[in-house]
Amino acid sequence: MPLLLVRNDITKMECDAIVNAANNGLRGGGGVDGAIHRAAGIGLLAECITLGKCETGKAKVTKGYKLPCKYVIHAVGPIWKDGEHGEEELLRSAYNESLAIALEKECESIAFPLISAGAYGYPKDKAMKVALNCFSEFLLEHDMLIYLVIFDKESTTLGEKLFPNIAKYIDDNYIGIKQVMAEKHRREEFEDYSNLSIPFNFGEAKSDMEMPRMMMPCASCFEEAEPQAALETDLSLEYLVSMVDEGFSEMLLRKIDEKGMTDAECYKKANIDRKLFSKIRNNPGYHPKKKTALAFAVALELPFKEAEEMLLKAGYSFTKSSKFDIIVEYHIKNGIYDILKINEALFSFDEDLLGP
Ligand code: AR6
Repeated sequence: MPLLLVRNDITKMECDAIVNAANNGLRGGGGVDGAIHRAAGIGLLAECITLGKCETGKAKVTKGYKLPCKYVIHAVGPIWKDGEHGEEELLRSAYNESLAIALEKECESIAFPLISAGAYGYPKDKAMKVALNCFSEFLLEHDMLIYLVIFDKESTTLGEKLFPNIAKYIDDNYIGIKQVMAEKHRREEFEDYSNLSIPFNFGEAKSDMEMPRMMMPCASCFEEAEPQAALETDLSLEYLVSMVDEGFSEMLLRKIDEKGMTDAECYKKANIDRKLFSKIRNNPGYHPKKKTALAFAVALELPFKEAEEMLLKAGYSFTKSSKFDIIVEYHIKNGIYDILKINEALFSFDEDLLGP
């Protein structure tokens, strides 16, 4: 898992190095700089003083003191004027210089804030793009776990700015839970559900016999114009029962073979570590989380119908009352199978990420 977006206070990140969005004087300040100095204690300032100044676009390193990291890399980003004053180049340089120091110090993990995106006024959506570009380029050549740490709720408006097409797709497809329930009640007034076959959501755990337990009708059964027709084709009870024969992990392994992939290619592409993959591989009755099942569907580049099937094996279904589902659906239907891209979008809309 080379690149993770997380919502956190960077001073809490347990990794080899954290990056500070510093100023030229390296004497502490407000924002993330202030938070890092407060948490690290006076030793950090004392060492900073020995380093002298730091130019914009450059970085210098100190120890972590009371922080749960070995190093703090102090990077100085540009002050945003209008984007015409070399801001992007300087911001890239601040990220790249920090990564070069991390390599030199043999760091295996590093956490970055959105440099320049606070007091220095760099628009957050643009700042995030620069950061992610630098990380992707770096990770093509090097192995390191990089966290981009987004503070509090600053990212919640990012989604619409960064991904207007996805925002529109959500608007067009999202059915809030109230709407789902209202529709359910409306249907119940007119239809006798006891005669209607419906798709099921399965419970979290499986019974001893590895049989999925039937739960509530899933939301998607209320959103389809023709729920019965859908069932009579491929989601009938008979079909579901026949599918019980092949569990999630069996389907996963079959698909990996069919795609001509190695196990490692698949789990790496799914942003899943080897340990979890072995667990799934060795346990035919393994019940993955929804985001894990979908991560594999994406890694295998399954068309939407097959992704639905794989999800069903894990005991879930796509629903229109979940933005998470709609965002993943959008990507699959548009042939976008890059898990980092999908996670970037999920993160920007404040949703959970695909993976373990
Ligand atoms: N953890 C993670 N991110 C944070 C935290 C935190 N604890 N606190 C703030 N951020 P800024 P800059 C985010 O202003 O724009 C200082 O005074 C914040 O929401 O800290 O590079 C320095 O001394 C924003 O997205 O840094 C300089 O004078 C990002 O970190 C000047 O500000 C950067 O915001 C540097 O300005």
